[in-house]
Formats: sequence, C-alpha cells, structure tokens
Amino acid sequence: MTQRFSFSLHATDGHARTGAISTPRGEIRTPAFMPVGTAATVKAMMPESVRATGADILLGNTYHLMLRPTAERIDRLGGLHRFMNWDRPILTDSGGFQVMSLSDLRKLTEEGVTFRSHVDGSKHFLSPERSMEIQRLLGSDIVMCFDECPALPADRDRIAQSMRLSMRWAERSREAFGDRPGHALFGIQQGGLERDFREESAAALKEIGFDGYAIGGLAVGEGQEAMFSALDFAPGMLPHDKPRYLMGVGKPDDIVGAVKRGVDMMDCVLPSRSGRTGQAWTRRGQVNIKNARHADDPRPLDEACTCPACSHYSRAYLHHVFRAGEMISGMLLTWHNLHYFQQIMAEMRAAIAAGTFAGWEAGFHGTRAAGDI
Ligand code: PRF
Ligand code: ZN
Repeated sequence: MTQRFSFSLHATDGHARTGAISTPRGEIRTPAFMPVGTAATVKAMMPESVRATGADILLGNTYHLMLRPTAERIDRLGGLHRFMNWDRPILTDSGGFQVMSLSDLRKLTEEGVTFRSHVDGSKHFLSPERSMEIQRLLGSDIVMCFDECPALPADRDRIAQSMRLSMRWAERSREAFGDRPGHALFGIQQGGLERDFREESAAALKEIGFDGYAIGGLAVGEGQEAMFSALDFAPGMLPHDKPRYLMGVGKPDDIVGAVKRGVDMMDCVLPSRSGRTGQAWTRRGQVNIKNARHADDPRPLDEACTCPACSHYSRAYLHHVFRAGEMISGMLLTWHNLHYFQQIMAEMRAAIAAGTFAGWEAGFHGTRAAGDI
C-alpha cells in the first residue's frame, strides 16, 4: 500500500533532464530546487508560503537539529514534518559537512567525528550509524550518507584519502539504513575536481547501490569555471535512471549550468539568506535594496514577477522597511527570491520537455545585467 520511492525521466535535452520523483509524501518535479530549512524552518517563511513559491521538497540538517532541539525530542513530538508543519518530502543532510564547517574542536577518526557544538560547546559524536539513526528519528524522506568533504584547493592525496573514507562510510550508511520502504538513501560522490577520483567514487557507490546519487565536494571554493569543468564529467558517471543531486548550489547561473550538465536536484541557502540581507535576485539581475537610489522608486522589484513582494509593494517601501530593520523586509525579499528560483526551475522543466533548453538558456543569460539593477 505504501507508495515506493521512484524516479521517472520524462524528457532529456542535451544532458539536461526533466522528470519526477514519487514519494509517499508527494511528487518532486525535477530539476528541483530545495529551499533550506536548517533549524526546522525556512527562515522568515511560513511553510504554506514556501509551498506557494513552488517548492516540492525542503532540506533539513542533521547537525543543527541533533544539537537543538535534538532528534529524540522531534521524534517524541511526532517527527520533523509534524513539528514544522510541512507534510511534503524532506531531504536531510547527514551532518558531516556541517560539522566540518561549523563546529569547534573536531576530531576525525575511521569511526566518525567527535566535535563541540557551535551553540553551547557541548561534546557530540557523529558516525554513519548515528547519522542514519538521527535521520530516521527526524522522519526524513530522503536520507543522505554520512560523508566528509575537504575544502578546495586541497592536494590530490588529501582528496583521495577523504573520498575513500567517505566511500567506507557510504557502505556503513547503507548497512545502518537498512530497508525502509518509502524512504530513500542517497550516496554522495566525492573526489574534488579529479576525474579519476570521481570515477573511483562513482564506481564504489554504484557497487553499494543507492536510490539516488549526490555530487558532493563542489562549490567549496573552486569557483564556477572549475565546478562546471567537474560537472562536465561527474554527472555522467552516475546511473542515468536515478536522481542526481548537486549539494549546496548555488546562484541562478550556477543552477542553470548544473541543470545543463545533467543535475536533477539542488539546494542552497542563497535565496533565503540574501533575502534577509537586502539582496534580491531577479531575471534582470541583482537588486541591493539597501541602496539609496531605491528610496523614492515606486516601481516593484521586478515588473514581471507575480510574487507578493512584487505585486503589492514598491522598491521604496522595501528599501524603507529594510533600513528600519522591520521583519517584513526579510519576509518579502525571501519570498521574492524563493519565487524567482522556483520560477527558473519551472521554466527549465518546461524548456527541457519542449526540447528548447538551449534557446531558453540564451534568453536567461541575455536578459541579465552584470551589475546591480
Ligand atoms: N556533503 C554533504 N553535504 C554537503 C556537501 C557535501 O559535499 C556540500 C558541498 N557543496 C554541501 N553540502 N553531506
Ligand atoms: Zn517578486
């Protein structure tokens, strides 16, 4: 009776793909952009508003939720979906990447990572087994393997050692996850920008077998050109019939370039975070609402946008509430940014289905100004 997790490809255009992931909690149209709800909230947004922007799935974080309010408490309260009032799919990251970037005093061994919380300094341990347990307690629909990822640039030796540790952890993650109908486990390819290591990692993951495959270890300081070079070969090493998820990407042009190269899913804090710092992303370029030149401007952020911020408010108002430190500033700009990101995804899905992706991409780049608008 419980619907299984499955992926169906509907069309391809060059390397770009469109399709849908079916889960018991609903369908995820791909290419998909996942807003980040780190602390059981997409900051400044009600869940129904996040849905109204077009999101089919949210991302949650093992690392943050295990520290506060703890996975055990969320489990007692009925799981993460109920806790945060989002009944559609949730993908959770496994914690390894966040431990490395956020925690204090990390100690990495074959077994796992010991670290101190960035919240209160308390000591914690994460391993593949513990990460799978936490993601199960949260009730995550798409569970990520526990992995490790070096910042780039790093030397080949460091990248190889780290990738091989992540592949041993992927095996342990698979074992600890077990068989959970309706829930998916994704492997994470590592290997930096090195083609041979990416190949070795993909082979190891395919041997273990996963419901989907992520590309990890990119967007960690290498720049767009280097990331695109790696994406020229990395997605093609992963199974054609399973979703491919590029972790932690990115700006609109990163997202478009990734989809062009065969990526099906992405997540990034950018639209929500920059909404709270006064930065709006539009089809014509970026708007820095702090700028004094918006103070008397009666026009909306983007005339072509149908979001609440653009339908009912002027740049002058958005400028005023930002300057005054009013909460509605972050709410409206986050809504606009999430709406714009989802709009790009919807347009790409339609263009891929119609076989017109190249023309769509040319239009996307053609309408965008280099500087602020
Ligand atoms: N691994 C995990 N989460 C991630 C990454 C990774 O490599 C990245 C890299 N861009 C972002 N989030 N588990
Ligand atoms: Zn808008």
